[in-house]
Amino acid sequence: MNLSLENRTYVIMGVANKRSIAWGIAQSLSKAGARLIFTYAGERLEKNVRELAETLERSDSLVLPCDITNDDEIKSTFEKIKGEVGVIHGLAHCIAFANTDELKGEYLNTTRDGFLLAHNISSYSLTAVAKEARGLMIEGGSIVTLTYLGGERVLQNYNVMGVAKASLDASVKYLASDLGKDGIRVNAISAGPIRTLAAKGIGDFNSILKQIEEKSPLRRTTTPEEVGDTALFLMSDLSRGITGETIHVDSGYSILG
Ligand code: KAL
Repeated sequence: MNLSLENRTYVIMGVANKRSIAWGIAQSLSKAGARLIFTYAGERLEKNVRELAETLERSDSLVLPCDITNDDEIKSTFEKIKGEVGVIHGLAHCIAFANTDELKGEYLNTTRDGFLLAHNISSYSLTAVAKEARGLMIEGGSIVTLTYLGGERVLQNYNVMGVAKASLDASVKYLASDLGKDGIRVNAISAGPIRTLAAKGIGDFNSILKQIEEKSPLRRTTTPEEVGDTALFLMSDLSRGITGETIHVDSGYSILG
């Protein structure tokens, strides 16, 4: 048993640019020899993802559109993947969204539409893609999603996204229970705050990062590479006994009261 992902194929959903956690995961899996298939949401991001994929050692990456709010599109994306590679060995789900104006002030003001939107994109999408990916993981597999501490406890401004992450965390457990008999593991990585495109425009992000630097056991913020290497472990056979779990990759911040 080792960390090698030679002769294996993984789907990475949610690369936006080179700062994306999904890109950190892609690089770690690629270095371990994996073949990668990227999906992106919206034409705006296609060029970024294609350019990044071209920088990888292997030149056989695929880049496909997939709007995870559309069941037909998810189905056809996985049909395309099946046609191209036949079998996949894992999937990284790195997708979340909530309306910016609901990521400040009181959670109480969340609208029904904003609540449903955040849950649809950030939580249900994992279940929707797991359902289609299952049929391609005929040799067993590993599904990894990204969560955040704000789903476990109240963090200022995280609001509806925290409620959506709590839903995602519960989904990880129920999916792990369903898919275990097929040799498919489902786990989450709870990453510390990282300056990504999704985090851009969030007020006070600097002071959040500063607090992590000052207070976390490791006295530094989390990098996409650290998350990527934990994803590599979760995708590899070294983690074969782990499912339904959340691993915090956050410099130890979550142990603090
Ligand atoms: C407590 C923290 C402070 C910030 C509060 C909320 C952060 C929510 C994350 C969520 C994914 C952000 C958005 O959905 C932003 C969106 O409204 C606008 N941005 C975009 O549309 C960009 C262009 C695209 C790329 O973004 C998305 N999401 O598609 C949480 C911090 C400390 C940690 C973070 C950032 C956690 C997390 O969940 O990302």
